[in-house]
Amino acid sequence: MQTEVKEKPQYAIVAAVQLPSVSDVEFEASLTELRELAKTLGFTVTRTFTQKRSGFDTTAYLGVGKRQEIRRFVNNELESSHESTHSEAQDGGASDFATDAAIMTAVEPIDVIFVDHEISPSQARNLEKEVGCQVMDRTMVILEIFHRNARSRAARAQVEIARLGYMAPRLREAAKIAGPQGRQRSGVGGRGAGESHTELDKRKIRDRIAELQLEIAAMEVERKTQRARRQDRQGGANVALVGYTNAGKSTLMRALTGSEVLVANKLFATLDTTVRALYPESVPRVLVSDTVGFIKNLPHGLVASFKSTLDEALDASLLLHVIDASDPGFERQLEVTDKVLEEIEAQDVPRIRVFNKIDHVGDAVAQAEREAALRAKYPDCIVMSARRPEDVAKLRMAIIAFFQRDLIEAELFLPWSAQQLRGEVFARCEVLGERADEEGAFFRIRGEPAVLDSLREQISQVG
Ligand SMILES: Nc1nc2c(ncn2[C@@H]2O[C@H](COP(=O)(O)OP(=O)(O)OP(=O)(O)O)[C@@H](O)[C@H]2O)c(=O)[nH]1
Ligand SMILES: [Mg+2]
Repeated sequence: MQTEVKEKPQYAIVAAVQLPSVSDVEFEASLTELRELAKTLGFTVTRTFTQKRSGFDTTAYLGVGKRQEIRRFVNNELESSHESTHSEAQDGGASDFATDAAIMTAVEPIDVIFVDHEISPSQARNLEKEVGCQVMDRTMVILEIFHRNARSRAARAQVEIARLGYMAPRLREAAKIAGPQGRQRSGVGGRGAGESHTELDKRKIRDRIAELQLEIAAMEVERKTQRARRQDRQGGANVALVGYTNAGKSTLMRALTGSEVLVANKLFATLDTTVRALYPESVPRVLVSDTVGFIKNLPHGLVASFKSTLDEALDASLLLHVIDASDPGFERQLEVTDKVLEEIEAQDVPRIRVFNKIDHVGDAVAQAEREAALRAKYPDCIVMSARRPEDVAKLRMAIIAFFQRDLIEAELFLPWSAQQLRGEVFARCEVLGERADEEGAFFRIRGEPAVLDSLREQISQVG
């Protein structure tokens, strides 16, 4: 679905400050994730620079020494000790922290330095000036990925709002660096530099945001109507797949509904909510929605923007919280998702934890151990692989069982004069048995109480 644009390879480095409150494991997990994000944007990360500090440097995030080291690396200012082409193994790892080892210079021209925090506009500008290449902070990286992946009108508008919000305070800084031509870099407007233009741009941004918000509000009304219509038709059997990005939500969506949603080994492949019925169909008919993934430090603007998308999750009567059990950082990812669900006030929606990708956890012994540990800690969880049809079948049964808890068994009488409703009965309930006499048909059915009421109502009107 997604067209890959073949561009010339782009190289980048990653840099981060480790604060005293952050453990080594957590720090490394975060860096690995940032490298993944960089890869998603098409960059090859050739080196990681890290530094322990009690706080961020107010001028330029990293300390002076580290900045110089990076500058020398980026600008090839030192003789490389060997002819060595230093590049990281794809998966990164602890050895990436070779910051104090013999300094080598970049073999490939470095286009971007990624920093693992959100930094201020002036910190970014100063760092950029000193190091000599573009700086992208964590927030900007995530916004950029969302921007590239947004497909629908709603998602595009939501991402644009978040980007504009991020951009506005940075315009002045951009104007300071760039002078007349460099303005494009800010991505907004392109006329000359200078305070007044900045003010003008800022006002334009505000107007544009207001316009987009109106657009979204209109779409929201439409979406609410659709949702209400769905609920009417169908009762409340809605389940939403939620969880950290790349956990396998869309893969499960495909497996459960037979639909062709986008699956990709990329972060934030999905930005829109898709809704499909469980297939083969069940009683009650269950609608499954796939939602946007979460990530640590999701930019605030994005949480707000995607709240309407995530409302789908709020409306669901059941959440499937999908977790990538093969990711070393899965526990932290699980906490992040719990936190975001709390932020959107979905913490009280019933939830099943689905530990996915168990096939990807080492060998059979390691898989069994991981599964046992998970079951001990989360007694009601499901441990599975989306790649095993028998596991998907079990998940499907768990979903159906949840929605059947409230079903009742009853007898429904359908007079011969109301036979046109026969199809309706079969579509909306499970028919367990049928007998007939001269008056009509008697169905032994299982269904939702509300559905039963509405069927009886319809029958009394027709019959
Ligand atoms: N080994 C293995 N890989 C899986 C499994 N489930 C999903 N994947 C892979 O994980 C990657 C991400 O899957 P997606 O379904 O796109 O993940 P997602 O949660 O929808 O991700 P976002 O849309 O980015 O939030 C893809 O490469 C899938 O093929 C699984 O059970 N086992
Ligand atoms: Mg997805």
